[in-house]
Amino acid sequence: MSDFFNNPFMAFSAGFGVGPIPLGFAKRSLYPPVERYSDGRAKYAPYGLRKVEAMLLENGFTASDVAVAHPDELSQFIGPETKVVGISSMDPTGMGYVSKTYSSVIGGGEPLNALEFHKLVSHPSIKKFKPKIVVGGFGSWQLERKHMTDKYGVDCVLLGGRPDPIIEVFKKAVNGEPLPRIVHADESLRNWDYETMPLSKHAAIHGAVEISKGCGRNCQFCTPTMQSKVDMPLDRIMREVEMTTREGSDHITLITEDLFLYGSKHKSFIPNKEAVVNMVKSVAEYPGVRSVQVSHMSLAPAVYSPQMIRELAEILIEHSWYSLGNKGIITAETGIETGSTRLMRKYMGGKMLPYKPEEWQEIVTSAFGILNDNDWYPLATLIVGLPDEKEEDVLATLELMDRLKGYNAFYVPLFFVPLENCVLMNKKGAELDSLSRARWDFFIRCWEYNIRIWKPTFLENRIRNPLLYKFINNVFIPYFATVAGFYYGLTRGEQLKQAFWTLGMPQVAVRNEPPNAH
Ligand code: B12
Ligand code: SF4
Repeated sequence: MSDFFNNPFMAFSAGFGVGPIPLGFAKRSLYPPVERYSDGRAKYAPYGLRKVEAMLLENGFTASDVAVAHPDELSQFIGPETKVVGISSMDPTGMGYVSKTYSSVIGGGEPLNALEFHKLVSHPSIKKFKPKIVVGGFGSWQLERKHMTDKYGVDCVLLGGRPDPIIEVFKKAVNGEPLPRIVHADESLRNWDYETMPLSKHAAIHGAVEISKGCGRNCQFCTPTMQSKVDMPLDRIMREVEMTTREGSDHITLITEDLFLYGSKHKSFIPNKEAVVNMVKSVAEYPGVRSVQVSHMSLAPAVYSPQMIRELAEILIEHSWYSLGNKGIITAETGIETGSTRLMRKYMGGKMLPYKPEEWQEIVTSAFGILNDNDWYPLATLIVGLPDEKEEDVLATLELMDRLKGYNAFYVPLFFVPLENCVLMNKKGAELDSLSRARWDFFIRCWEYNIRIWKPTFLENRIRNPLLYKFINNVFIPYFATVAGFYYGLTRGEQLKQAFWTLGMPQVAVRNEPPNAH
């Protein structure tokens, strides 16, 4: 429950193992607690938790019954009268993509997310007063999958986010009735009315405001696709933006699976430019909004409507949150996943609509060109180890990476994780020891690009003295990488040693000039 120094992307560091670093130090330097009001309540909280708070406040509970607090403040809020503690987590046991991938590659033990979750459910006030514990959020399924529900003393695992079942669980807990161990609060119900979802009453971390839910492109490894897409009406979005700015946040994060499809009702996923631009303009121009960040986007709409990208960029660049060099940039997460036409067709044939699977490499490169031309630098995830992935598929992804060499982006290679409720949930996840030579090459290629593009800015923002900069870049990092390479070579194998040695060497700092082909 942190804003990660106001950096949503830093939140992924919670998927890393802590290694020899003391947990308290990691917390201070990576995830300090959110601000709090004088009575100890959290000023900003995860968006999902804010929704649960609003559900309760609109259904029989009052502001004196419900408090949203940071785990550090629990002793102030849990006492003999406390009936139930609700916890929200995207990754309670470290089975998310980032956690699975990087805690097994880098080591260092359990991911921070898992360590902090364990600490939270073991809090002395919980042990002493024994309130009912309900865990929800997108990662709650992990507790059951890892058989941790009982071990952690969790009374009820809630899957999904529909209000009625959530309110019922809290009412039961307050009335002292037994809680079902698992509650399905599925949002994919065909006749569920999104209007029953209340507006948040208080601000979320990073000013999160949901603009759409679900996706519908049906990638088989993904869970939001299980929900049919719903767009929030603009007036609801603006009411949450208004509340968020009133509560002191000048940042707004637009929560969506795909910004570019806001307002689109088209079966082939053709964007509705007017609706998207109008929505983003309304949010960005709202008094008190200084910066706007978008959570996710897809690539095909950028190719379909470069004009939409241009118009959005004109607005968003004035409200940018990130920079490269000294220049503001726009960014959002997107999925490349693979360069293999075969795997695209097999597992994610809807991802590139209205285009065809065999056009995927072309779509990715064209979209990157159009985006880069408009100061838009994607954070792109790629998946290693999809079920039935063959060497030729990995080589196709490497070929795509070669084609992307000239563009600015941040690449996050991830292991395939069979998430609960996705079509591939019963398939085997990828593991470190299943990485072939080609898969390692691909992993290293992604990080080579990242270091080449982003290291100078990362260091320049932190080190002002040019001599110190040279020392860190040319001596300290290579030295550190050499030692780490020896360590990982001995403990985890030759491939990782080579990876550290390759990535640690000073590289020519290149900031790609986006090609002007578009
Ligand atoms: C925004 C976002 C982020 C942001 C959050 C920043 C911010 N300020 O909000 C950032 C970038 C930090 C992030 C990080 C991660 N994320 Co994320 N993220 C999302 C995203 C796009 C939206 C989340 C959201 O706010 N949704 C809207 C709210 C209303 O929904 P909700 O949180 O699910 O809450 C509802 C229910 O879950 C439930 N609920 C929630 N909390 C509680 C608590 C209780 C007690 C109860 C009863 C119910 C309940 O009720 C709510 C109302 O309906 C989702 C995808 C999506 N569209 O949901 C992915 C998603 C949740 N993230 C995901 C993952 C895996 C992660 C990471 C764990 C990455 C990793 N390690 O692998 C990290 C974890 C970071 C951390 N430190 O813990 C996955 C989860 C997959 C899964 N099925 O397990 C998702 C689904 C993305 C995906 N496509 O796969 N994420
Ligand atoms: S496009 Fe993204 S959000 Fe939509 S189904 Fe595919 S992976 Fe999931």
